[in-house]
Amino acid sequence: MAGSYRFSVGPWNIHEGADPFGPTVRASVPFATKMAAVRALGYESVMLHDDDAVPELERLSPQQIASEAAALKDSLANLGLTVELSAPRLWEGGQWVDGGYTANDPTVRAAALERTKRCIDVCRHLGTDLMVLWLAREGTYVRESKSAVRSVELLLEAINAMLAYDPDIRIAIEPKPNEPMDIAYLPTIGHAVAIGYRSADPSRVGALVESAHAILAGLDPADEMAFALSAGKLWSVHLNDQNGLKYDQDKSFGAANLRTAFDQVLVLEDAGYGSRGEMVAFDVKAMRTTRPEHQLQHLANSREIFLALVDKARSLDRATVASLAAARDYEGLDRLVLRHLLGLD
Ligand code: GLO
Ligand code: MG
Repeated sequence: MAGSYRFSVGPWNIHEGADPFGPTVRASVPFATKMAAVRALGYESVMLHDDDAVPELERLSPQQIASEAAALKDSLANLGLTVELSAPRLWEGGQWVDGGYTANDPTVRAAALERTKRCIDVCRHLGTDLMVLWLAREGTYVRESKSAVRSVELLLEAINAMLAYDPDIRIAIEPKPNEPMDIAYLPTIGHAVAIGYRSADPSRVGALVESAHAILAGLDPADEMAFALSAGKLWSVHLNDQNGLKYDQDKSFGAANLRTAFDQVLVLEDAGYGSRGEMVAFDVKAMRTTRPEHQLQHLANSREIFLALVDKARSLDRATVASLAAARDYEGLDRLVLRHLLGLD
């Protein structure tokens, strides 16, 4: 009996529509309103940046962080929400322009590690042992500006320091090949899994695959997921879609390529993803043209399409798939999958 899925989303997935060429076009939705709204849409869990959970945490004492995070955990629990993970937001503040863990300035590197320790504290107070590292600015605009070998060593040292700081914390690395940087140091899931194996405790370093990031790397998201799954390292996913090699679009799941979305669901379903507590998270954004009254539609759509594709995965005629594959009739297999997705069988 295949398992049922549990869904997660972040507050940044309800946003004001600013892009590099224009300001906000929708009013900010208060945090508490966002939380209630995602619960009403059937989401059971949320992803929070450290400062989503505890604003201005760098100015607070560990005790203040503990009490704010504990209060938030309680208010989310009252809504019926748990926290899937937290992530240190090491890209927004001006101090992180050159990255955090790989910044050329050693005082910035030290500050990045301190900030990450506070994020680990936030995770623990929110009741999760999972921290995500999206290494946004750990890369370069000018390749000669940093030593790439040294940067990988610095990332490894930082990960080891995190593992040493909390003996229970698990780290999921979310790779992305570019944006905001020209070139990132950990661009694919292979890089994430490899550095995890080199860490002081490989059992506590895994990965998160975002569909759009895989596509931006020219890779197939389902195969990126499969690579992590085969190593027991797929600890979360950021499902979304991406129309080719453009800016990071964070389109609704399945919006650009339904077949690619189906293949992601198929690989998750066949691997029993979710049965070990993993969440299905969507990292999706409403289009800038979206009117305020429709600004949750992408969250509803992504979940609905995911569940429809789970039905498609479960109802796929596996015996015919196997016999077409055995006969090397891949044209026939292609037709079978397309007809199935179109509801023609
Ligand atoms: C951006 C990333 C970003 C992260 C989030 C969690 O491209 O996908 O949305 O997933 O900040 O760290
Ligand atoms: Mg993401």
